Amino acid sequence: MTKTVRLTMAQALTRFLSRQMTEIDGRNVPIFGGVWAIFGHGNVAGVGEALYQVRDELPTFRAHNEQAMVHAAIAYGKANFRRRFMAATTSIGPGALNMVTAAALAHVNRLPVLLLPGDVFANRLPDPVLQQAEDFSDGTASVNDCFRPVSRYFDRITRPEQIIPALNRAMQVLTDPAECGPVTLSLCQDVQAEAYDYPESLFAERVWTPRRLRPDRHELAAAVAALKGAKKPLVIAGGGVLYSQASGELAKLVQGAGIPVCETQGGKSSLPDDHPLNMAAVGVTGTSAANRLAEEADVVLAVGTRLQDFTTGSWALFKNAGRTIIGLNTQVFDAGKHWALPLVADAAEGLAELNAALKGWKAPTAWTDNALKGKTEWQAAAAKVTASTNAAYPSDAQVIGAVQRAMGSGVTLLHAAGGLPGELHKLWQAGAPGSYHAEYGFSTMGYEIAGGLGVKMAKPDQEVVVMVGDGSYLMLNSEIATSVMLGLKLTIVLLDNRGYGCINRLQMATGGANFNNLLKDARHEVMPDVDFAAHAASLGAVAEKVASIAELETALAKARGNDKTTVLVIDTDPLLSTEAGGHWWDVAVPEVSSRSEVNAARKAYEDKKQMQSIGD
Ligand SMILES: Cc1ncc(C[n+]2csc(CCOP(=O)(O)OP(=O)(O)O)c2C)c(N)n1
Ligand SMILES: [Mg+2]
Repeated sequence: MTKTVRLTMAQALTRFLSRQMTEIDGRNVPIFGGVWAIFGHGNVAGVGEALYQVRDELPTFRAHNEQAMVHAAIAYGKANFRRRFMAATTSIGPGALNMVTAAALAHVNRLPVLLLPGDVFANRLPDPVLQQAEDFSDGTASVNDCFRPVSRYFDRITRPEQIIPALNRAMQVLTDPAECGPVTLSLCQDVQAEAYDYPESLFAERVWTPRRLRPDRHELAAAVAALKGAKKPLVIAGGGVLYSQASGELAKLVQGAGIPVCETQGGKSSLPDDHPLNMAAVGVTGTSAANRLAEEADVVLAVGTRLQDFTTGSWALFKNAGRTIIGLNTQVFDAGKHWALPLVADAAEGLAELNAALKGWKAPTAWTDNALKGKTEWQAAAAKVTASTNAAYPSDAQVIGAVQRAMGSGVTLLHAAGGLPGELHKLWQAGAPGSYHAEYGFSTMGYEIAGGLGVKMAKPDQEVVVMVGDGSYLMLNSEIATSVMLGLKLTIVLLDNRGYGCINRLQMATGGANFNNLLKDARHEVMPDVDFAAHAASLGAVAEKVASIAELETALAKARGNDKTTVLVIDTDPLLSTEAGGHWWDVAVPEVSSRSEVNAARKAYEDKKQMQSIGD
């Protein structure tokens, strides 16, 4: 007879989560780093009571905003290279839906997070309950159906025993390198509290080991043949290199064969910035060194990348007509994009087998030497734009220079939206794998501070530096208070250019009038003058407004000694961005307009569109 234990569905869920383990550095540790929770009537009695039961093995953390707490959870998963992750639980209705944007963020970035929104009563007796949306034509619909397109696995638990197969599937998805993404288990309020005789075996400790797929023999042979025929090979390192912890294998392959490497936003820090073969950022926000090679490359080995438009310059970057792309990826969907030669495998395994098969083969030395020369030229251009200045309104690049000089490459640097991603991708000199944390798959304003908190939870001994614009800060800053409450220190550098600077620049570049982006160009009765330092201080942070780049460097050096979250505010120029490097990006310009500037921009746009490859 199966031995059973009588628990509520919610108690079974939390007990199960607390027993899932993984092995890190030879030691078994819980795979869930904890559960973020904001309670309401939809989860306080059921999941809330159940979390209390396991609070010693599976800690619960309280946040101020559901979207933000999922940002923290996702950042934790990313900082752990997807080896450990977190869960998040909410009430029904608005609390649940506040997580949808974050679910999409995890979906786009292929990051693991377990979402546990409360849902309406399965028995429907009290309908409509507070916060229930009523569908006139579908009795099974609830607002939580919004999670379906942004979850890799979605389930609604309407009977207590359904949680058993749902948890099995949830763990498969969270731990699978190819399927990895958000899992949503929508927990009907009444069912959370219903008891069932669960098999005791459900709660046995399980150790999850990351799956490392080896390449298929035929795909490997085709990839090796393509590389051996290459005169101008190039590696693009994406986030998959980091998640697979494949930096060592990547370095071995490219050093052996003399292949230059460039990095996507997600893949930056796959090799340290000062590795001679690392041409750094590629694509729309790329370095001149990387982009020049990408334009000419005949064989592009794309490792662990989704090949999003910023990487491919909207598919206009690779200009060598005969080029071949090899897609080394755990996910078939990515491996074969744009008719790439697929090499479906874990990055580390795939790189190791390519290296073994290529043994002795070398790229033409002229190609490698040309790459090294390009890197030196780029470094000189980058040094110029990041150098110190006395300007009252410095550029983002000059602020980046100050942060780099004061903090070095040993910190973990985090950013997500605005003008900073482009500047940091080009200019930040990353150190160890994972030390550059960009959320540029979904580029969600408001990820930054909460994301920093998640990184700090994953790496408590690291200095975590968050760079954020005034727009992103105003959108979502509440978890500064949580970081203070939890004693998890962040150093936050806030660049105040008084508006949505990067979108204003994009507006001008597409022929638009200055309209509704910078605060001065938005409809107003009173020109806002936000005191960010006072705001951050009110949330419990150490905060200071600095008047110059030199003051910023001094304040950053001082911040290193603080044990409390520190916010440093600096005014910047909204009109400046780094001209060097970069590539065209497809942003559709109106075909007709009464503005001559738009018509001119459209003409230029149509010319650029000619470079775009269609489906090859
Ligand atoms: C949630 C969300 N809304 C809108 C956007 C579109 N968007 C991208 S950057 C940006 C402006 C960001 O302003 P700020 O943080 O001040 O950075 P800046 O552009 O000034 O450098 C906007 C509105 C987005 N990425 N995310
Ligand atoms: Mg701004």
